[in-house]
Amino acid sequence: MTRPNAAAGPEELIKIYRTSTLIKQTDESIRGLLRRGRLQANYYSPRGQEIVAAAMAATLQPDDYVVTIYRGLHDHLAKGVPLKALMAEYFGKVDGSCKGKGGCMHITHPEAGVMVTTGIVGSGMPIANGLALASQERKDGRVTVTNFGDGATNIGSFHESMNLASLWKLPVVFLCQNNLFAEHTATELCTAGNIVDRAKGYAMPGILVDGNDPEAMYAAAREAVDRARDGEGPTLIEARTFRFEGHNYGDPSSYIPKEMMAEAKANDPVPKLRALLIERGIATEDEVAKIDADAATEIAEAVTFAQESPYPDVAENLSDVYAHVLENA
Ligand SMILES: Cc1ncc(C[n+]2csc(CCOP(=O)(O)OP(=O)(O)O)c2C)c(N)n1
Repeated sequence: MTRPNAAAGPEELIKIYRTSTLIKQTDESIRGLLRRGRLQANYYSPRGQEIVAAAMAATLQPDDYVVTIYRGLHDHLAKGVPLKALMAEYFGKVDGSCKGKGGCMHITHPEAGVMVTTGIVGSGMPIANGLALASQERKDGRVTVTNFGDGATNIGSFHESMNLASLWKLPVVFLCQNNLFAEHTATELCTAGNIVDRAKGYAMPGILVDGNDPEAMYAAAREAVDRARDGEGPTLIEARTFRFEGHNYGDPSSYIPKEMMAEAKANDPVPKLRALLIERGIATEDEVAKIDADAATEIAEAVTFAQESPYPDVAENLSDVYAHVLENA
């Protein structure tokens, strides 16, 4: 079945701008806190990749599931993890999404549908299949999106998961956020052929998309999500994007050619979308300025909340270690 390509309308584009602005500013705030020694954390900036997450989330229902990786701030915020719970988790405080015990690499917030954030490359995909299988069995209509980088497509679990998801027609979307580097290695030096072509080997559609183009990214996401929800099985999306920062905070990214970085920053997708909204008359300068200002206020409040939240009690070290055994299970 081919379905009409549901295009992003003005409402969706504003939503994508609001989400990507919140992500961009939160990332800048976190890096500022780290720089000033106000926060100690391992941090993996998604700066530059905002549109991928914001456009994908604009096609999802609140109860759909998302699985992501350590570079996940954009995916967490886009899916609706409350900023206060996210920030408190970064600070290791009791009001964090995992009571301060997960840290920023392991954000989990089931109420927002963020089921797991993993630091082990490629480990999220089999988990996503499990979530999707549960949805299929329960017929709850949920879709699971699993986010991963280009480097993860060379891990065995990527291939195993794609195979099983296709065979069982699981309602899952494999979203490869190809930022052109896996840690310090250019994708072209460690990946044979095009990532999107790997979909063919597992009999599923593959969509190659400019992940920094909100309209193209929305259309690709819409197609894959609708397909999964309609019971037609998984899709692999390869969203080409770029990260403006090093692999993790503190990495000077000297392995990225200066011209490449300069070109990417000149095409920063968030201000580009801002300009597009004004150019097309979708929003006025005042309206986008209000979106920017609202994000700044929300972030300042979340940072204060996180700083004032207490550290977890020592006894917390022993709680949430094992799952509760269900009576009569
Ligand atoms: C199984 C495994 N091998 C190696 C690592 C070390 N490692 C951490 S991040 C990373 C690069 C992953 O790159 P990619 O999947 O492209 O994601 P990106 O960081 O670019 O978003 C590696 C090799 C790991 N965490 N897990």
